[in-house]
Amino acid sequence: MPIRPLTLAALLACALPVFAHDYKVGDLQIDHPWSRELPPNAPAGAAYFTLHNGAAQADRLLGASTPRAEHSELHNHVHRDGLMKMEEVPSVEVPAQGEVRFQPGGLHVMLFGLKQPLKAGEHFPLTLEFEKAGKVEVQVQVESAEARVPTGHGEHEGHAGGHGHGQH
Ligand SMILES: [Cu+2]
Repeated sequence: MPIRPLTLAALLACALPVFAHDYKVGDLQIDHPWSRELPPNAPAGAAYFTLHNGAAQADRLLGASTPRAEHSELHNHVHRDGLMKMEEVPSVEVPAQGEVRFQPGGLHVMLFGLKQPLKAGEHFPLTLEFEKAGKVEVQVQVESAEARVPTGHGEHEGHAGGHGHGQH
């Protein structure tokens, strides 16, 4: 029996490496999901990526979840009273023909109650849920603390008290 095109496509899909650099769901592209290596006792981590929306209509990221953490929230850093603090946001708009960057010091997916330490070189699954495009599972690559230079102040410093980087 000849191999049908669909079967062949399925075989090829399975042959791809587990970690791919970017992902697609509907008109959305999710570029390079990554997280920073943390000490073994770190209570919470964060995941970052860039969302591109090729559609003529905006979409919204509604939430994220991973089996790696007790629960996940969408967070942003806000400046208030001269301090930088983290705040939960209910959803994040991805503009039509636009992009949104999740990065240190800005938007991130907060991962509370890590079940295993985040070690450089490994990856873990993260499911993102969009209002229009639906759900997609991506693999988050854990990178060493030196791998990336933060693009501003606001290294992720844990959650308790939301301490900021005030000027003294
Ligand atoms: Cu946070």
